[in-house]
Formats: sequence, C-alpha cells, structure tokens
Amino acid sequence: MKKVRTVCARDCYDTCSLVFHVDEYQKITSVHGDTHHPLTRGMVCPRSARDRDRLLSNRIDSPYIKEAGSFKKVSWNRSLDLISGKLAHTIAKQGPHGILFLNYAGNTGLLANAFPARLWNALGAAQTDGALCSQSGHAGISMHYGDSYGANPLEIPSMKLLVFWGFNAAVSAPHIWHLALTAQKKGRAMIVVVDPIRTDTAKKADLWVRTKPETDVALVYGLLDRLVTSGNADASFIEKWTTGFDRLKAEAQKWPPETIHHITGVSPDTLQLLTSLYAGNKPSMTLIGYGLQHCKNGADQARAVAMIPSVLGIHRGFYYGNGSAYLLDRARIKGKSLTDKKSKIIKQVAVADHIQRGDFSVVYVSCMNPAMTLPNQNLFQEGLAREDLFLIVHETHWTETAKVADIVLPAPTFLEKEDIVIPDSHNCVQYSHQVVPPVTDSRHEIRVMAGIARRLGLEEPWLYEDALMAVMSAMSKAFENGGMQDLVSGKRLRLACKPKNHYPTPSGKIEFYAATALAGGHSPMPMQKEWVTKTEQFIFMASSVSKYTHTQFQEVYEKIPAVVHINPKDAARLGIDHGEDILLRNHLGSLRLRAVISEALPQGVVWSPKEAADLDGIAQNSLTSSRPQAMGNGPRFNTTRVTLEKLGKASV
Ligand SMILES: Nc1nc2c(c(=O)[nH]1)N[C@H]1C(S)=C(S)[C@@H](COP(=O)(O)OP(=O)(O)OC[C@H]3O[C@@H](n4cnc5c(=O)[nH]c(N)nc54)[C@H](O)[C@@H]3O)O[C@H]1N2
Ligand SMILES: Nc1nc2c(c(=O)[nH]1)N[C@H]1C(S)=C(S)[C@@H](COP(=O)(O)OP(=O)(O)OC[C@H]3O[C@@H](n4cnc5c(=O)[nH]c(N)nc54)[C@H](O)[C@@H]3O)O[C@H]1N2
Ligand SMILES: [Mo]
Repeated sequence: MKKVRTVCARDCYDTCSLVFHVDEYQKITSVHGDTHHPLTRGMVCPRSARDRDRLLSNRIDSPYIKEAGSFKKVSWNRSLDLISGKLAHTIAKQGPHGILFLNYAGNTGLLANAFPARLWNALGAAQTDGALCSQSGHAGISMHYGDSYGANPLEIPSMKLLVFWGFNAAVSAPHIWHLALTAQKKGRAMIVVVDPIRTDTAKKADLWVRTKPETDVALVYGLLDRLVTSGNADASFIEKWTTGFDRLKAEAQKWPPETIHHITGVSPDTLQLLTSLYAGNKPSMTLIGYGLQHCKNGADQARAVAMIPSVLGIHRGFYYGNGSAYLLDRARIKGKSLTDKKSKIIKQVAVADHIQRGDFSVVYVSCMNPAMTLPNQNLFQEGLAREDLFLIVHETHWTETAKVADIVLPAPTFLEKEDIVIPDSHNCVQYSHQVVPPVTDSRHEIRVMAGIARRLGLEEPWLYEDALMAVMSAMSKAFENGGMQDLVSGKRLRLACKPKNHYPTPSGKIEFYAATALAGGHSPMPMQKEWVTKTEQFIFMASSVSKYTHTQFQEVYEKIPAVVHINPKDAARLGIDHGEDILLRNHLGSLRLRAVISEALPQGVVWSPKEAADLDGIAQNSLTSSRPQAMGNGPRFNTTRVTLEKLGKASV
C-alpha cells in the first residue's frame, strides 16, 4: 500500500490537496483530504470522493474514427496521421485560421492544459478568448484597479465580516465556505449573503439580502451613498489611493433608499443594516461569485461590488479570482510569446455562431464538453452537423461532444498523470503526482501535440522541449519560499503575490471613474441597466450543484436532475403542481423539465442545476444566448428569459 499526494485539477476555486491510498495491484483503495493544507484542510467533496469510480466508468479506451456513422477503433498512429493530413490540407486551402482549437476547463493543469497550446500557437490556428466563465468580471474590475486580484481566502480567519455576493460558496467553493463558517462559529466574523435565491449559503448567513437579479449596481450605489452620508467613507484612504471619488459620490446620491427598494426589492431597513455591518466590522472581505457576472450586466455588477472595500479604506478587499496576482509567464508556457504567428482570437461565447456559419473546417476540442456547456446549442448543433466540419475530440470520457466527433482520442485523467495546478483562490501550490498508471490506451495532451507537430514537419524546438523544464523556467520567480526542485520533491510552496496596494491603472491609483473604460467605449462607472422583465416571462437562472463539476460525474451519480425550481405562488398562479412536467420556451428553443416547488426561489425566477439536459436529453444551453456581454465578452446565462407552459402530470 502506498500513499500518493495529488491535487484536483478540476475547475473549482480551491484545487484540493488529496491523498490517495493505492494497493500493490495499482488499485485505489481510498481517498482522504490532506489535513495539512491551510485551505482545503482535509475536506473531500462529493466529486473527489468518487474519482476512483469515475476513473473506470464510461472511459474512452482507444482512438476511434467515425465511418459511415459509427465508431471504429484505430491505432494511435493511424489517427494522428489522419489528423495531421486534415490539418495540413486545411492550412493549404484556407490557412491556419480555418482550424479552431477549443479548449477549456476539464483539467486546469499547466501540463495538461496550458503547454499543449504550443502546437496551435506554432500553427497560428484560431483560438478563443476563454471568456465563458469569469472574464467579464476580470475586465470590469481591471478598469478600476488595473487588474483583478484581491484578497486571499486564507485571510478569512482574520476578518470580522464576510460578504458573499452572488456566490453560492456552500456549493461552489466548499473549503472557502468551511473557513467562513468556522470564523462565524467562533464568533469572529459575521456572514452576509447577497443573492436572489435562498441558497445553502444564504441559509447560514447572519444577514441574507435578497436582491432582484441584475440589480446589484443599484444596490451598491445605494450602499455607497449610505456609507458616505453616515460618515463611514475613509477620507484619508480615498485621498491617498484613489481618483474620481467625487464623481462616484455624485452618482451614488442619485440612489436613495426608496429607489433602491423599488429597483432591487431591498428594504430601507435592510440597506441600513448592510451599511452598518460594513461600517462597524473591519476588516471585511467581499467575495464576488462568478455567478454574479453571468448576465448581460455582469461586468458592471462585478466592478460595482469591487468598489465597496475601497470606499471603506481596504486595499483590494474583494475576492474575485487571483490569477493576475502571480508571477507566472503563461504566454511562454502556451508558446504565445515564442512565435510571430498571430492566432485569430474569437469570442468563446459566440463559438456557436462561427461554427454554424462554417468559419472552420477543423475543430480540435480538448478539456471541454462544448456540446453541453456552450450557449445557443441549437445553433451549435447545426454547426456540428455541417458536412464540411471535421471534429476531433481529445477526452477522458464519452461525452456528448465525443459522441458526435469524427475522431476521438483517449486522454488520461488527472489521476493518471503529473501536473502543476495553479489555484484561483489561495496561493498554495504542490506537485500533483500520478496516482495510478493509465487504465486505458490514452496519451497525454503533450505527447499528442508533439505527435501531430512532428507529422506536420514543424521545427520549432520549443514544441519538443521538456514540458516540466519549460514550466520551471516560466515559474522561476513564481514562488515565495522555494523553487521548482522543492515543488517536484513534494514540498508545498506559496506563490508570490503582487502587493495589494499596487494599482497598474494610468494614474497608479484606484480609479472610481475609469478613463480606460471610456476609451474602450464603456461607461467610466458601473451602470445599472434596465431591470424590467415582461410580466409573462420568467428569468431562468442556473448554478452549481454539489455532486457535479459542470457535466462531469454523471457517470457515477445519476444524470443531473432535469428539474426546474419555481416559487409556490408562481406555481399556484399557473396551476403547476410539484412533480409536473413543464415546458420552458423562448426564441432559441424549448426544454421539458420537472417542476420542483421551492420557497427558496423568488417570484418571477425559475432555477435549474447548471449545464443539465432536459427530460428529452436536450441541453439547457438551448435557451441561452451566444451574444457576448459588451464588456469582457462573457456569457449572459442568467439573463435568459422564458415562458412556462404546463404539460400535465409526469408519465413516470
Ligand atoms: N447554462 C450554463 N452554461 C454554462 C455555465 C452556466 O452557469 N450555465 N457555466 C459556464 C462555466 S462557468 C464554465 S467554467 C463552463 C465549463 O465548461 P466545460 O469546460 O466544457 O465543462 P465540463 O463539462 O467540465 O467539460 C470538461 C471536459 O473535460 C474533460 N476532461 C477532464 N479532465 C481532462 C483531461 O485531463 N484531459 C482532457 N483532454 N479532457 C479532460 C471532462 O471529462 C469533461 O468532459 O461551462 C459554462 N456553461
Ligand atoms: N460543485 C461545483 N462547484 C463548482 C463548479 C461546479 O460545476 N460544481 N464549477 C466551478 C466554476 S467553473 C465556477 S465558474 C463556479 C461558479 O460558482 P459561483 O461563483 O458560486 O456561481 P454560481 O454557482 O453560478 O452562482 C452563484 C450565485 O449567484 C447568484 N446570482 C445570479 N445572478 C445574480 C445577480 O444578479 N445578483 C446576485 N446578487 N446574485 C446572483 C445565484 O443565485 C447563485 O446562487 O463554481 C465552481 N465550483
Ligand atoms: Mo466557471
């Protein structure tokens, strides 16, 4: 029996440190959380608890090609020959921009995810801006702060107030949440949650502020006005570290409590309570969820909330995602800065439009299940069905996307390979060791990349260099307390972070009124956009549930439930009973879902687990728009509007 320490490479906030027990037959016997990790502290989430089963379930066992509609096993050599032939042909006919590399969040490791981008950069193939998840918020916050890094969740134990704003951390970031609950239980910190839904996070809060969706900019202005008029804005901090405060103050004055009540649904008393909690409990940390910015007004919502700590005199007292704090040369790891070739960058949210239009002859997917997770699925599916599109999928499991590919390549899961995973939240990094040898005839992303590069006759030496050495040199200044050798030998290191009071804006200060936003055609201060929904329409929101990471783990748990939650009053008005099937419809498509009557939902809003399929296997994203947000190009998932139609009693 041996113990292997690894790090979960999935796209979560916390990159858990896990210890696997492996027997002499290379079988995993158990998994434990690493109790010494300062943030993940020994917790194992429902997904990590079942990795052992997912390792062996529904795996792609060999390369396959599709012939006359069905998959046929082929050798690695043959599949790589075919792929290279296809790529070479496309480059000759259409140029490298006829190829799209579509890569995302399945494995966030530097070796599995970042380094293999070198091939596509060497070719100058089209790639996406990766804006499907959090980019709009980063863009918004960066307008005012220069970049978007903020508080480190490891500082939670020293906070007096923790505000989870559009962040269902109890589900989406269980370790951050556990630290917060511990601080609350010890009487050190109060917890506030701002969310339209009474989530598991809201249930445990000292104050739950129920806002109407997409009205957070108004709420923030109302709060700032209260802070200013009650003398709780930190004048000396504002004088020394910020610009544009007078303009912010003037804007905030336009939002008195009665207006806030009307727009956001937050009563003057609750607004006052929120104001006094912020004023009386310093230091505070305002944790902004990615869910807050999955809407039309998303970037503005994130940048508005991120201003609160600066008015209170706290340097970067928000947490949003700390990738920009680290001294890590990602452009070098990905090969972007090693070539003169210019890849065409398309908006990831709008991929469906590009594919449907026939912009690409070859699409190469890795670490992503776009046939479920991209918006506007009806359009995307139309595109995938084009005769002139050749789809290659490098995957661990038989996903919806793999099933419609022309060539499928098997990949090893994070348990079957080594890596370095950079967290989004805390700054602890450790080497991810291989837990078990590959259980299928899979090949690592880097080996596949080199195999294709060789066949294409590419001569750039950086395509074939030792990946770990390359990552090491890109991380030579990355660590606070050691070097790559220490990391590889198993030591847990801390990433060095840029200082909290460093603001790379034009003025070198926090800019409440952002001239860069103006130059980019955006409002210099956050704007509250229209908040009206037609009365017969519902707002359709979706967010994380604990057993699944996006579309993963349906192999070991049941399918993500095809349900839609609805407030009892709305259900009564429409005559919908619990367990009945209802049709959600808009101009993009329709879904058949089973009703769950829930007090947690406000009226006018319906909710489903994100990225699910409906009762007929149709992707939830059939109803979401592929029109990117104006700032940062992020998605508008939660701006989706639907009508509801009662279908009657469920047949099962
Ligand atoms: N309607 C709606 N849609 C959404 C969202 C929403 O809130 N609502 N959220 C969006 C967000 S925030 C995100 S981040 C995206 C996520 O979008 P995706 O990244 O597409 O999410 P997953 O379903 O996890 O797909 C990742 C795939 O990578 C595979 N994989 C895992 N490990 C490896 C590996 O080591 N190598 C390879 N080659 N493959 C691997 C997994 O098996 C999985 O199929 O979805 C977005 N889509
Ligand atoms: N179990 C699990 N954990 C995950 C993931 C997963 O798939 N499964 N995915 C990971 C990834 S990639 C991401 S991006 C994160 C996402 O995790 P979070 O950042 O927590 O985002 P969501 O879960 O999408 O939504 C958070 C909350 O925002 C609220 N919300 C939506 N619109 C508004 C609004 O206008 N105003 C306010 N105040 N609140 C609003 C929703 O009601 C929801 O409760 O989770 C990560 N963690
Ligand atoms: Mo995400």
